[in-house]
Amino acid sequence: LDEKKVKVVFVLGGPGSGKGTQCANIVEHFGYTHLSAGDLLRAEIKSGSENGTMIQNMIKEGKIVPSEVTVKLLQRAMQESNNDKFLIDGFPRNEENRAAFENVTKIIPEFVLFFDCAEEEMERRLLNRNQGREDDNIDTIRKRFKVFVESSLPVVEHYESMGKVQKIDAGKPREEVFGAVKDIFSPIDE
Ligand code: UP5
Ligand code: MG
Repeated sequence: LDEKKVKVVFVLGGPGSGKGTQCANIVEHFGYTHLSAGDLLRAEIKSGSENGTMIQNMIKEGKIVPSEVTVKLLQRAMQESNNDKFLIDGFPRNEENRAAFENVTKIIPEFVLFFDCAEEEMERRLLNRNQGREDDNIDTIRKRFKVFVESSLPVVEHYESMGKVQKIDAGKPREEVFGAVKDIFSPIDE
């Protein structure tokens, strides 16, 4: 993986803010490869890996899986892809994740796309999703919100202080949110 050629955009935002939904739109219009850290972890559980039970328990509690697991999965997915433009969705979730990714991969993100959404709206979306996710119940959702505020928002603030955050009002309807996303990606689409 040539860290000088690889372009990474971190896509961050609370649980249910619409990261996955908008990443699918970005892939379609701008040719990025979408890597959802949560999806990679859920696939790891399904594959019956030795870490599967640990990962499952952490997701059920809304806790953040240690970076050595997540960074390895992300690195492998990047290496296996033929692309050099990646949306990394839902990662880094805390300072430990952030530091480990930079140290291991030497990749510095181009910018951070931050989906800003009210908790009441995110809660409504998650309770309506009905895709059988083990963490889409009110108890786990509350834990996810708490971890997001305490551990993940500081990562956004870190990048904010470097002038690297593109903030989107994610409480609007899908099409409007994508309109704002397009305004960010269109100028850098070479
Ligand atoms: N929806 C989307 N946009 C909408 C809009 N504008 N208006 C109305 N509805 C909208 O959307 C959620 C739902 O809302 C969907 O039904 C959608 O149709 C609708 P989605 O696009 O799925 O939102 P997203 O932000 O992706 O929500 P998700 O639940 O995936 O976010 P989380 O950050 O909670 O989940 P993730 O999969 O990233 O992580 C899950 C867990 O894995 C974490 O809690 C943690 O335990 C673990 N994890 C780690 O430990 N480390 C990692 O690095 C990553 C995850
Ligand atoms: Mg998601």
